[in-house]
Order: sequence, then C-alpha cells, then structure tokens
Amino acid sequence: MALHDRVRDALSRAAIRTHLRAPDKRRTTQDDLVRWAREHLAGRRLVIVSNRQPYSHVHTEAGVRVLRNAGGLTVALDALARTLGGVWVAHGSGDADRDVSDARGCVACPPGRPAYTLRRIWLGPDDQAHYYAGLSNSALWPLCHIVFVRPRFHADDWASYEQVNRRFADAVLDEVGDDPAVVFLQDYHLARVARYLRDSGRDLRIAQFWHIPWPNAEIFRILPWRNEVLDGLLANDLVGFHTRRHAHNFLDAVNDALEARVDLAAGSVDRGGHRAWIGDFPIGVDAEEIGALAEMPHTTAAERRLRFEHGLEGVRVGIGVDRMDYTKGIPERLEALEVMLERHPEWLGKFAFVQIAVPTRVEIEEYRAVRDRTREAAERINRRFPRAGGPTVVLIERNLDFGELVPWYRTADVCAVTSLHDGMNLVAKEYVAACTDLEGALVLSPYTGAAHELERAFVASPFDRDGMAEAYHQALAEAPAFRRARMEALRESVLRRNVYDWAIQVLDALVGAGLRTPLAIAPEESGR
Ligand code: ADQ
Repeated sequence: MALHDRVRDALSRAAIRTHLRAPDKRRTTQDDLVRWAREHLAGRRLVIVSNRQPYSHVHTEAGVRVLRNAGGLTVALDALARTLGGVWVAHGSGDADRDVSDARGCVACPPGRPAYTLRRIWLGPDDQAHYYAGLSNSALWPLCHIVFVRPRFHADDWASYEQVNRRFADAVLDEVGDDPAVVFLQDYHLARVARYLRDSGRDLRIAQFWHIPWPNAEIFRILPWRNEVLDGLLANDLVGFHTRRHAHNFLDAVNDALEARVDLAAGSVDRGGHRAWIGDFPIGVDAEEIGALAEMPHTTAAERRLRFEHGLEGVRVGIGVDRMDYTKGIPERLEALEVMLERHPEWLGKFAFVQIAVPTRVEIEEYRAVRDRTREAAERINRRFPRAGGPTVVLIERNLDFGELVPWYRTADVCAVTSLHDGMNLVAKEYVAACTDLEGALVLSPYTGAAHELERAFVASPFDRDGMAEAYHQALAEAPAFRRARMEALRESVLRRNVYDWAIQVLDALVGAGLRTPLAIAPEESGR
C-alpha cells in the first residue's frame, strides 16, 4: 500500500476509535459495523472460519428444517457476512446438510435470503473422534481451562487435528483463489489453519480469536505439540483473547517455547520474517436487541406461563444457563445452594433454582460425570428441601431457543455464573442485558472474563462453597434500591461494550496491523 494510502487509512481508523470512545455516543450498532466494513474491507473478500456453522439443515417429520445457531458470536459474524457477501467455512453437522449443499459443500445463506456462501466441511466418525472429541476437547480444552481435568494427548488425535485443519485451510484457499481476502479464524479447533494459509503465499490478512482462556507457560509446556500450536497461531497477523492476562500468558508461552522476538509491552512477536500482533478484545452481546426482546409482550406472557407451570408464583427464583460442561461449575453451584438453604432456612419454600443445561460432548467421560453429579445434587436438594409448589431445583436438560431463554432470564431474581475457569461467559452478559427493569442480581465467579468488567456483581469463588452460599443470600436479601443501583451499573457496562464494538475492534486491529508492521522484518531479528 502506498504511503499516502496508509496514512489516510490510519487517520480514518483513529477517527472511528475516537467516535467509539466519546462519552455521549449512542451505542455501537450493526449499522456501524456494516459502515466500518464497507470503508475498510473494500476490495478484500471476507472469509470466516469456525468449527461450528451458523445454520444447520436437519430432517424433521415436516421435511428439511433450517436451524440458526443463536450464539452471540455467530449473530455478529452472520451480520458481517450478510453485508459483505463473503464465505463462511465450517463443519456441516446437520443431518440434512449434504442434501441441500452442492458438490463443493456450498449453500447460500441465510437460507431464503441468500447473501453469502456457507461452505461446509464434511467430517467422518474418525475425524469426530480424533480431531473434535480427541485433540480439541480432550487435550486443548482441559489444557486451557485450569479445572483439574487431566488433558489426554494421543498422537492419532494430533494427526487428525492437523489433517482436518489442512482441509479447512484448503477450503479457504479454494474459495479465495488469487483474490486478496481477510480471513477471520475462530477458536481452538483451528490452531494450525493460519500456518497453512500463510505458507500458500496468497494475499491474505489473517486474524484468529481464541475464545477460551490461555493457560500459564508452565501448564502450556506439557502439550507435546506446543511448538506446532504456537507456530500455527503466530502465522496470523493478529491473535485475540478476551483478557489481557490470557494475551500475556500466550506471549509468555511463546517466550518459553520458541526462538522469537517477543515485545510484551507492544504485544507483538517477530518470527521467521513475520510479525503477529497479540491483543485483548473482550466480547460482548447485542444488549439492545436482548433488552428489546425482554420487553416484548410475548416474553412477559411466557414468563407468566413459566411461573405457573413450575409453581413459582410468589417464589424468588435463581437461574443457571450453561452447556453441561465441567468448566461451568454446575455441581459446585448447586452444592453452594444446599449450604445456603442449610444456613438460611428463611428461604425454604420461598426460593427455587432453575438450571438449564444443554447436553454437550457426551461422548467424553468427564462430560457424563458432570451430568451425573448435577443430577445427583439436584435430587439430593429436592429430597432434603421439598417445596410445596414444585421442586426446589428444576433441572432442564435441553437446548432452548433464545426466545425461550429470555423469559427465564426475566423470571430470575438471581443468575448464577460459577465457572471454574472461562474465557468470557456470555450468559452473565445476556442476563444483565435482559434485566431492563433492573430487577435482578448476578452472582459471578472471579474466574470468568466477565468478572473483569462486571465489577458490581456479587463475586464469589466456586471453590468456596460457604462464600458462594453467602453471596446467594446477599444477592437475594439486598434492599431493592441497592439492588437496582447495582444492576444499573452492570447494564451500563454491558451496553457500552457490545458485540458490534468487539467485531469492529478486532477487525480494525487486523487491518491496522499492516500499518504498524514494517513491510519486511529483517530475518536476523526473528529466528524461527
Ligand atoms: P461457551 O463455553 O459456550 O463459549 P458462554 O460464553 O457462556 O460459553 O456462551 C454460551 C452460549 O450458549 C450463550 O449464548 C447461551 O445463551 C447459550 N446457551 C447456554 N445454554 C443454553 C441452553 N440450555 N439453551 C440455549 N442456549 C444456551 C465459549 C467460551 C466462553 C466465551 C464464548 C464466546 O467458553 O468463555 O465467552 O465462547 O467467546
């Protein structure tokens, strides 16, 4: 890029940053993201890559149905892809996906209003066992979450992981051809993809967001393929984490394992003639939209129905919403509730807790174990502390539509987010976004990324049952005026940093990385 173009680009990005920070500014919206993308990504195709796809096709009795994956992340990236008409490469996991995709695995998305291409990668049972359940979820996931589940390392899993990563990269290269493109990789399933893309020599700007924590260097060191994972990630122009600590842990791990020039203060790594920038970009939710949904008449009607069906009228309600994952501290949360009911009998019969847990990764033993512990804890509490209107702990083990989830958020007087370790935790932010009436309280683990931002929550450790029991009691017993003031402060934080800010900031840092990186880094500075 010519110097005057680089300067003009830098000035306009600086203007956007100032605009985003202005205290009286309205909230960043989807339109702002769209405008940003039009201005700064012009001429480059956008390619999003994730293990999970934004839409699945499934067979039902009524024919093929499309399911939209409603996580906060896919909603934002879907908006970006819809606007720019790029390509999204992901694993086709729906049982009707092949029937509706062409020979290359492509289908126009969103279904019915085509704007971009979803290119599906097909994974067989062996890939699922080794790449997904094995290396991704039995090695990297427990390694990165320090929750005392021992990671399992198998050479077969690693071989499959590399092979599947190469297939993701090949699909990207096939899609972009010789066009310049921006590639936005998601998460720990795809740590090698950037390396294959970089080595292709194509004109690509590549960013990767690591949605889970990054462990400290001593823990990371036990990974037999640590150099390969780091090498893959450093082939990106930008690697993003939710918190500064995780970004620092990553830089430490590079320092520990590789010969590279690491600048901790600037957040850069020079290696093999390439510079990667490392930063922290806390993700948010579409707080305005969740708030609007929370105030819809059908949400209020659904809330009334739920109270009636579960015998919750006149009862204070707690809620937990998670994938049934051992990192989320679900049994720990219920055990702390049990202690609260022992210590504060004034809540007996006047308090119920609803745990909504989606079954996940059930092929892995530790996931079945956490499900069993959760069920046992719920049954024990219900035996020990019966309630006239219904069970004291209501356990709902299924995936809810977001529209079904919001009435639960509205019903809850307190939401418990008790992860043993978590990258961010979007449930904490969704709950706060839904509390437009300020009637709610958040009990939050300090080991979540969200705890760095949501300081007015009742912060309590899931490793300290007594402390967490007290936090529940305080959250329920706090005087209404204080409770509302707390929730107002929490809401301000969630509204201020929403998912559109996040997307703009990550992509803006990616585009800006080119400006901050010397055109060629002297190879002798960079050893590889
Ligand atoms: P997750 O570990 O999946 O995400 P989280 O951030 O809490 O954790 O997001 C869970 C999402 O799933 C939320 O949007 C929630 O509404 C939804 N969900 C959970 N249970 C549900 C249910 N029973 N029915 C329907 N929806 C349900 C990973 C990292 C996190 C990081 C995110 C995003 O582990 O640390 O915050 O990515 O970067």
